[in-house]
Amino acid sequence: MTSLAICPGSFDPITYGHLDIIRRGSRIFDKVIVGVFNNQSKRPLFTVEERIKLIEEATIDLPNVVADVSDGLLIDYAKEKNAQVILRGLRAVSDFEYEMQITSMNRKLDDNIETLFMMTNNQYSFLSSSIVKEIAKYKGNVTDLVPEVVEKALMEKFK
Ligand code: COD
Repeated sequence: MTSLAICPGSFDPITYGHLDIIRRGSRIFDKVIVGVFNNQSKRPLFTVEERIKLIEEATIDLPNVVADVSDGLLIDYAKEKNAQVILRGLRAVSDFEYEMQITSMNRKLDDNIETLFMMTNNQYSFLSSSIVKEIAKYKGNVTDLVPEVVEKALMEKFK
C-alpha cells in the first residue's frame, strides 16, 4: 500500500519552517500532499493560486510532494484522497492547545486517520508566516526565513 500524508495549512506564505516538516515527511511517506485550506481566523495576503504556485516552486526538488487546494473540511479531503496520516508541525507549547483541539475534532469525525506531529527544527521554532509578513511589510530582511521565490513575491506585495 502506498503511504500518503496530507500536510495541511494556510501556507500564507510557505516558510522554511513549513518546508522542514514537508521535507522530513517526504522521506517517511511515499507521497505527501501539501494541502492549502482556509483558516477562518486568518485574512490571507496571498490568493490560493499564488500560495500553490509558491509551494510548487519551493518543493521542486521533492518529486513525491504535490500541492493541492480544498475549501472543505480537512478530514473529508483526507478521506477522499485515501490518506492514512495528517502531518503537522509543532513549534512550542503555545501550538499545543490549538493542535489538540483540531486533532481531537478530526478524530471524532473519523478515527481511521491518524494525526502525526513533528517537532520543528530548533532554528525555525520562532518562525511563522505572520512574522515573515510583518518583517517584509516593514522592508526587513527575510532571506533566512523563506525561499527566494517567496521573498520575491513578498517584495512584490509590499512594494
Ligand atoms: N516549524 C514547524 N512547523 C511549522 C512552522 C515552523 N516554524 N510554522 C508552521 N508550522 C506548521 C504548523 O504547525 C502546521 O502544522 C503547518 O505547519 C501549517 O501551518 P499554517 O500556520 O500555515 O496552517 P494553519 O495552522 O493555519 O492550518 C490550519 C488548517 C488550515 C489546517 C485548519 O484551519 C483546517 O483544518 N481547515 C480546514 C477546515 C477544517 O477542517 N476545519 C475543522 C478543523 S477541526
